Amino acid sequence: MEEIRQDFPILHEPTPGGGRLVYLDNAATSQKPRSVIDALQDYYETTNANVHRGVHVLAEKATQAYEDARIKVAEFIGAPDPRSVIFTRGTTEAINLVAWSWARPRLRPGDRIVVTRMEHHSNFVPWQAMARAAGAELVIADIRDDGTLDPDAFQRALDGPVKLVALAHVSNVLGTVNPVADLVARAREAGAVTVVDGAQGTPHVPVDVEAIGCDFYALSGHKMLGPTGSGALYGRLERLEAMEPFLYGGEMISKVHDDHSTWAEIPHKFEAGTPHIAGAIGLGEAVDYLRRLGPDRVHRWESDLATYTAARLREVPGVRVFGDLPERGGAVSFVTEGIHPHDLAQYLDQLGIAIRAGHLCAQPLLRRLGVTAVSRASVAFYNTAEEIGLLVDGLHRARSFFLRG
Ligand code: C6P
Repeated sequence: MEEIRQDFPILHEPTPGGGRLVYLDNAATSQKPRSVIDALQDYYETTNANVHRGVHVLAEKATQAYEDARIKVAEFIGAPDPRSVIFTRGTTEAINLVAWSWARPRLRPGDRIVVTRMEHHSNFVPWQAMARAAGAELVIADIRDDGTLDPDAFQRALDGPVKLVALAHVSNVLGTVNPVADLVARAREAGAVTVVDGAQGTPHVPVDVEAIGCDFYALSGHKMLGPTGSGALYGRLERLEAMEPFLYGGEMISKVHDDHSTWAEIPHKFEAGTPHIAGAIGLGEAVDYLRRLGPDRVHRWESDLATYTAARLREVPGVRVFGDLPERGGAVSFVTEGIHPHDLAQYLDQLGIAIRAGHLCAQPLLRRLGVTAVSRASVAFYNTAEEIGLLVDGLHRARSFFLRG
C-alpha cells in the first residue's frame, strides 16, 4: 500500500490546515498517479502536434500515440476492435452521442425508453429530453429498499414497445453493482438497444463489454486515474456504422461537396475537430497502471473497503447508510441526524477529509430515498482502513460540535 500511495503525489500534499489529506471523493474524480502526470508532460515536451493531419514526424508520432491509447482502452474493456472506441470528454458526452446520433433519429411516438431509478443525471436527462422530443415514453424501473434494482420492476418496464434501455453499471450514490450482463440480456430479448453508464464501472470493477453484451458502454477517464476531459464510448461496430455523426466539422468527413458531405470511417466519424490528444494518451497510461495492479485486485480491495466503511459508519449514532449490499462499488452515501450534509462535508474538510455532499446529480434517486441531500465517502484502491477510521473519528467530532447542548 505504501508503494501504491507513493505513486500519487497529491496524497502527500499538506492540507491547508497542515494535516494529511484523506481523499474520499473518488467517485467525483480519482487522483492521478505519477506515470499519468509524466505522460502528459512528456507528450507536450516531446510529441505535441495535431493528429491525423500532418505528414511531419511529430504529427505521425502524436497520431501513433493517440491511436495506441485507443487500442489500450479497447483491450481494457474487452472491445474486440479499437474502431469501436470513440474518444469523448467523458461519460456525459458519450451518452449524449448515443442520444443524439442513435436515439433521436430512430425514436417514434409511443416508443419506450427504460432507465433505472438509480441513474445519474447524465444517464437520465438525455433520455428524458429525447423521449419528450419524440413523443416517446420514459419508464423508470424502481429499486428495492436495500438499494438493488428491483428485477420485477425492470421486467415490467420491458413489457412494451421498448426501444432503448439505459442503466448504470455501478451507482454513484448507493454503490450498487448491477448485474449488467443479465439485465442487458433481458433488454435485448425485449428488442431494445442497450446503453451502460460505466462512469463508476471502469474504475472499480473489471469490465468486458463483450461479456456484458451491451450495444454501448460509456466511461470517464478522469474517474479511472486519467486526465479530466478524457473518456470514451464503446459501441458495437454495426451500430456505429449505421449512425449519423454527432458533431460536424473537420476530421470527421470523407469528402465535402458544395451541397453535401460524406463521412469518415468510424471512429473518426465521431471525433470532429482536434481531440483531447494528451487526454487520450494520459488515459492510455492510466489503463497501463490499472492493468499492472490488476482490475480484479482493485475491485476486491475497494469493495471490501467500502463494505467496511458502511459498517463503521453504521456504528456512529444517528448515521443512516443507504444501500444494504452484499457487494459494493466504491461509494457509500449516508445522512447524519441533525447535521446537514454540506455542513458535515465542510467540517470534515477542516480536518483534511474530503467527501462529497449534495444531491450527487441523482435527484430522482434521492427523492426515492426520501432525502434532498446526502454525504458520500467514496474509496479508491489507494485508500486504507486507517483513513476510514479518521473519517469515523471526524464524524464523532462533528456530532459533538454540531449537536452539543
Ligand atoms: N459522477 C459524482 O461525484 P462525467 O462528469 O461525464 O465524467 O460523468 C458523469 C457521470 C455519469 N454517470 C455516473 C454514474 C457518474 O457517477 C457520473 C459522474 C460524479 O458522482 C460527478 S456528479
